[in-house]
Amino acid sequence: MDDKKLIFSGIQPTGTFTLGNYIGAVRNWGPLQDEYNCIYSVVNMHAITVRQDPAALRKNTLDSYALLMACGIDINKSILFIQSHVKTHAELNWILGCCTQFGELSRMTQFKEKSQRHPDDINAGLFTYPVLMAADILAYNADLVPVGIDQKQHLELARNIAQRFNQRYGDFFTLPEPYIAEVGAKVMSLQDPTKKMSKSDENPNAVISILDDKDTIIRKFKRAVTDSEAEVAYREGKDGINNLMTIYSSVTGKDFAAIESEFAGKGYGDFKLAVGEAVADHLEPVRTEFARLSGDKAYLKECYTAGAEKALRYSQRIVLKAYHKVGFVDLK
Ligand code: ATP
Ligand code: LTN
Repeated sequence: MDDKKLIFSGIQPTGTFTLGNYIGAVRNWGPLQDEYNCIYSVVNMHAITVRQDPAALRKNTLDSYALLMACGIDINKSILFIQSHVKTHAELNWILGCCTQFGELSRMTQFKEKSQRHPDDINAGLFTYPVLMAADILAYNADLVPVGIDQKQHLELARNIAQRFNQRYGDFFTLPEPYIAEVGAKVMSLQDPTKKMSKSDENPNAVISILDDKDTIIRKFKRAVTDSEAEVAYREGKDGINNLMTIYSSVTGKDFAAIESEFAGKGYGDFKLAVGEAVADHLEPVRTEFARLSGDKAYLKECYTAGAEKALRYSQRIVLKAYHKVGFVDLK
């Protein structure tokens, strides 16, 4: 083992990744591979906390795996696996559930929002979702967790759960820290820039999928909701323009001052077109690589099989020690 810090993150296979998932999370995962030891997962067990069609879930899981590779995760540098293939997550989930309070889970914003959205299926899995997320992270004793800002509350809970375990059974789990991008931690809907861009939005014009073609991307940006002014400037209250500037900045690397001078004297129409083109050009290589990889099912299978073996080997050591600490009888 080297002394590099360990990163863990996961994404749900609930559909094609949005530009929000990409900018807020996934695009940062590739560059971290050189500085850290990285473990990434397609968290399909989390996905069934809302109703899924089994055939679609299977397809989305494999597509998400290929998409992560297309977004720059290199299986020779990182461990990349499918959550349900690695039994330690469910095992640790049980122990951690016994270190989590009902009240803590009741306060989770995502639980409140999702139960409002699915009032006919407020299942126990939806409620204990953050415990499984804590198990994902703690099963590897990860130091850092790169996520969008909406996951910060879940991470704080994971730290509290780890702390409670450590108090009861002696210091064992590393307390994970969130790793949140400065620009783009919350990409907003193109149709209602006060709401986050979400996979589950019913209005397709609100969301850019990272596999949308160039014409579709440009059309959606042209229709993006802005304000009645005409100046491209980052200012309080200009939510639509601020969101477009954030997106443009994160795909071009230009800062807000540079963007303001680039569009000084030009209208929103020119700016929206430029954002659309920059995003489409940025995503083009991802689309091409995804098409290549998703056609090669045998290679994908090889990758996720090897990923699962490595993840199991790594996490089993830690989870067996946790079993011992709580007083379970050792089998060997
Ligand atoms: P859903 O809308 O189905 O709940 P989601 O789009 O939030 O899903 P997740 O799989 O829950 O997707 O999230 C994957 C990662 O993307 C997380 O790290 C999350 O913080 C990040 N993320 C999601 N939406 C955004 C957004 N609009 N801006 C920035 N980051 C985001
Ligand atoms: N809850 C996260 C997905 C997720 C995750 C994780 C992220 C599940 N397990 C572990 C980081 C680390 C989400 O909805 N984005």
